[in-house]
Amino acid sequence: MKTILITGALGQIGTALTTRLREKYGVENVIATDIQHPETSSVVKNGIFEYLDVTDQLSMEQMVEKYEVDTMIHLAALLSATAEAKPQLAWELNMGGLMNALEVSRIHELKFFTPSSIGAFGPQTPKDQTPQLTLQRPTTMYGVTKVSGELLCDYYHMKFGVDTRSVRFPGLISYEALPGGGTTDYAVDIYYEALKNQAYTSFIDKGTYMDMMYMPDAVDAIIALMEAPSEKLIHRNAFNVSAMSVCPEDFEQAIQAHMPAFKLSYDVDPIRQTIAESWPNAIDTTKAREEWQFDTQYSLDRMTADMLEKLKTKLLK
Ligand code: AKB
Repeated sequence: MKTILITGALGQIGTALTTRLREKYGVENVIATDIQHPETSSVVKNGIFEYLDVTDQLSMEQMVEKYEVDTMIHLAALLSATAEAKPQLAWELNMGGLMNALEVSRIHELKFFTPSSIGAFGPQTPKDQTPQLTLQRPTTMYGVTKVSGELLCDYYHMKFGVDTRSVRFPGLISYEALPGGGTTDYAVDIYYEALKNQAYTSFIDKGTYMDMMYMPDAVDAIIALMEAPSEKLIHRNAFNVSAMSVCPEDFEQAIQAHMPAFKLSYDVDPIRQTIAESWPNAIDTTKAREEWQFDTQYSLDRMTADMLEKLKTKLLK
């Protein structure tokens, strides 16, 4: 990776990833793009930033030519709950944007990364130790676009030789940018509300297990996968990755270890609860560990200590 173009750079992953890639590969070698451009964002202030609508293939191609890009990290997409509220828009953005990004990568011979998700699984998928290769019949529009995206990336790799790579991300927890529109967002909100109000009302029900990961581990995973030798990758689109399988009560206990007065209550959102119940409890990450040495640093307790410390500083500013 020498010159990297990131789409959706102001999103939850993009904000953390842009900062790390600028540190690692040089500020002048990371082109952050998004459809928004808030002047206050560190992504906009601290390096190259361009407006880019991913449904506009010509502009995307011009951007790649202008900066002589060799790697595309395509993040722009709607998350699960928003996609369920706006399914037509989700198809247009998630699939239209991906198709444009793959076409530009084919024409300009770019290395390519886009995230898939645990949302690519469905209610018939084995719930525990969910294998890398298994039944995927998701019942959400988000899942439909993620499975289609995995297949499309495999197709571009097999048919045109595009070096496509991807992971199935679980819920990602971070303090930089808010996720917005996801089913696993409760796992981020809970830390903000713990610090602001010492209490949180969860829209996901007690005992609902989902995979999660702390953002520094997610960013490490993207870099490790992108730097792995191509011939070592048997699965590509997309690898199961996760750091923990957790439910709301697990977060409650982890936060109470730092803030004994913290209280968790429930007001379950039926739409997001149904989505959560259609996803696995815990996926098997063996193939990622074997093929490109995927690993994580953060357990729930270590993540909680770091989240509370970093968020406290952020909220005081
Ligand atoms: C969501 O909840 O939609 C995302 C995801 C797991 O892909 N965080």
